Amino acid sequence: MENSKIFSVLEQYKDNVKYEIEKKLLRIKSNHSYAEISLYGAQVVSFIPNDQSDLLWLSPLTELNQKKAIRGGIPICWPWFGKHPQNDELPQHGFARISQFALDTITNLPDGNINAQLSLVSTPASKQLFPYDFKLVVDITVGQQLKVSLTTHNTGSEPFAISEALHSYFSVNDISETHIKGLKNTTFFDQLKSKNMQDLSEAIIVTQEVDRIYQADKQALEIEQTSKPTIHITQENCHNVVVWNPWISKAQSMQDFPNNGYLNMLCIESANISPEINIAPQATHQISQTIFD
Ligand code: TA6
Repeated sequence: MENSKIFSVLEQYKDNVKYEIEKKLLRIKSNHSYAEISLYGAQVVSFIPNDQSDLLWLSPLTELNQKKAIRGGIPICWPWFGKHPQNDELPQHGFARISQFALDTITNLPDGNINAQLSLVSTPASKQLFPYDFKLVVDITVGQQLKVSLTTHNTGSEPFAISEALHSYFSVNDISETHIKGLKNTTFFDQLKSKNMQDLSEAIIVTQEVDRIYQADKQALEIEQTSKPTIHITQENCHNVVVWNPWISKAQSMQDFPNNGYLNMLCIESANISPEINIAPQATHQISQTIFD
């Protein structure tokens, strides 16, 4: 989407929405918070409630140059999560997070919230990766809370299946003093041990690499820390929650991730991974994640 179109959408909001061309970054100031959204990947990369620190973690080594997936914020994993089920040559976590989205609308909502709507539609190039007609809409509302909705429209005549995640990176002061609550008595698939397990703990405390896909229709999760307000996470229409921290060696293996970054971040992802989501021709499917402290 050329910059002139983006500026025409922004024209009437020049007071509280700025656009940084080089980084393709929207800077949004609502009455209650500040957020940054990359049009590349339709990815929120910062959410700062007034008088608070950023609730999201963004790697200091990631570059907003549209050359590779941004490490941090809320990457959108779509139309598959993780490795492609049949062809692991295809991009990890799908292609939405490495695609240029169009900015459709910016809207001032009641009580000073601001909504941005971005979209991605199928092209001959996308059909090389995912042979279907679709429109993917990312709806982001910035206010006292941050709400990200992901809507898949099947605009073709063939049914298709997807897996998906709002792969949110949260900022924590110290991972060793961070308790994840809301998943007690929930089964999970441990990606590292490749087996199903049951979580009986009141809270998850990360003391090693953690990569778990919970079977959880839990609507409310909490990231409790001793020295920061609790971060609350709710999700809609997701039957999985992913908890990930790379810990030491995985952190060292990622170019765009600081070696000690694992101490200050935690991924809590609202997802549909297993089972996949089947979407009939002309049907629509939506998930969302809401974050607040
Ligand atoms: O959500 C957890 C996970 O699937 C981990 O296995 C790890 O690969 C992480 O996503 C990050 O993936 P990325 O492709 O962004 O490096």
